[in-house]
Amino acid sequence: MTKARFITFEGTEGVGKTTAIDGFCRHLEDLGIAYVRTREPGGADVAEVIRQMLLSKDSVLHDDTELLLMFAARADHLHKTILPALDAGKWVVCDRFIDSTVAYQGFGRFGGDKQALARIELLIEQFVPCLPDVTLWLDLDVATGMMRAKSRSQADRFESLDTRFFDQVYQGLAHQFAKHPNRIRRVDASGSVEEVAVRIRQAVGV
Ligand code: T5A
Repeated sequence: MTKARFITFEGTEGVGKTTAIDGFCRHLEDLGIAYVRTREPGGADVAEVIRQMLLSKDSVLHDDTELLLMFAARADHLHKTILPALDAGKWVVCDRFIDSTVAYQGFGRFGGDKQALARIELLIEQFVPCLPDVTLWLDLDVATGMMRAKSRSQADRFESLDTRFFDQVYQGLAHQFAKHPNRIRRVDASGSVEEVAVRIRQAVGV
């Protein structure tokens, strides 16, 4: 239990990541495991400013600008939060990471275009020095997730997009799961909060 572990949560809108992470972090506390909880975009001072730009409905962004802002925020987050925590022997529990970029930008914005995906892969290779040990893909049908998200808060710049965009995002996550079967674990996100929490603990093995 001593090896620092980097765990990321992924999914389409409203699948219940925040809720699942709340439960998972309580479980880590019960086990006496030191962790840092964080999120993307965001998780460090400059990255949080970039998050505001990315999520604000007032922002008009070219798809390339959006992609590069995601990576600018990620660099700030990695160097100020993730890497120092892992170096200090803490676990890092992160709401969204690189697979969201492949899904939202690569598939949602660029429609799964091979060249666009290759560019994103290159950015990951060049600017992401540590990959997650485990990624939990909370798998839920897009419509149910969007209903859950709507019940909770006002739509941001992404949540205002149409179902077709989120169907593409879902395809992107399925693509990543097929490509990285050792890192990514698919978790059925239907059912009660407690049922999902149990599946997550089993998937991580804690
Ligand atoms: N993005 C991010 C990119 O485009 N590229 C990138 O590279 C990255 C990193 C971030 C946005 O940025 C985009 C993706 C996102 O659009 P965000 O505000 O962090 O935006 O939003 P999300 O990550 O989508 O998270 P949400 O907060 O919208 O949803 P969650 O966290 O998945 O869901 P949660 O836990 O808030 O639950 C939603 C509702 O469902 C209920 C909850 O109580 C809540 O009301 N719920 C359940 N109901 C029934 N059964 C269950 N099992 C439930 N679990 C939760």
